Amino acid sequence: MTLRALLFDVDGTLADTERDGHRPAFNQAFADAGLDWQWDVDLYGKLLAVTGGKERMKHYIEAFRPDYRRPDNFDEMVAKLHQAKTRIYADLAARGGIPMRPGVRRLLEEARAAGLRLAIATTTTPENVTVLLEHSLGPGTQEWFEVIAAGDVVPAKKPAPDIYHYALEAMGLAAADCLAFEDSENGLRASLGAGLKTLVTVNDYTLDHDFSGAAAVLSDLGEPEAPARRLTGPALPGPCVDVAYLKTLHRSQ
Ligand code: XBP
Ligand code: MG
Repeated sequence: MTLRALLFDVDGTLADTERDGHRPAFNQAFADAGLDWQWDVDLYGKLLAVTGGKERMKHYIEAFRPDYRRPDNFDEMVAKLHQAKTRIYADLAARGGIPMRPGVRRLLEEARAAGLRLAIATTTTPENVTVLLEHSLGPGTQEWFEVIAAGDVVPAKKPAPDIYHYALEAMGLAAADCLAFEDSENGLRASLGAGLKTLVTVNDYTLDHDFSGAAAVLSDLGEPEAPARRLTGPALPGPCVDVAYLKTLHRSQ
């Protein structure tokens, strides 16, 4: 089976967006609305168990704020807070404040040169993806991805496999033609649920997650002068993940 396409998660995989991007944007939106909800770095790590910003806010109230009395229009209020948070996050990303992770640009360029097709499969809001790509990967780079599957286009977010099914269907490809890139247990459950071989690159929030079933688990994709570390999976050919390595993972059992 030939490797034809790469499907990328965004948050935690393309860039470390959560701790210093989404989290402060949520906190700013809460403060602007006069709410005493504040998510510190540790609490946010716990809240990441639930994907999707609106879903995460509801989970926070349910699990951590038994004192909070929900107004009748709670769903509407959460939706408004989330719109405000998205504006704040997009402003931050538009200032180029969220860099791509090591090796991401290098591997994307190599993959394009090798004729691999590219797509995004994420639970975050679509405008967050396009702003991040335009300002951190570079102008016009959203065109590198033939499908950007994001947010509420599917009813069930990761760990459900729906967003991957959606992206595969839009590309007219089978899971067996592709390799997925994820950083979290919820993301891996989603990609494996769609039948995709998956390369995991970890970050501080996901180091301790259960990555059983991943084709490989690495620190990051690596740069020539900043080698990637392998946690599980086939040995790397050198300091970095390259297309030849992706083909090895795609062939693996
Ligand atoms: C990302 C998410 C998102 C972001 C926030 O998960 O769960 O909810 O944290 O973005 P994954 P929104 O990397 O598995 O896709 O507020 O736009 O949902
Ligand atoms: Mg992720």
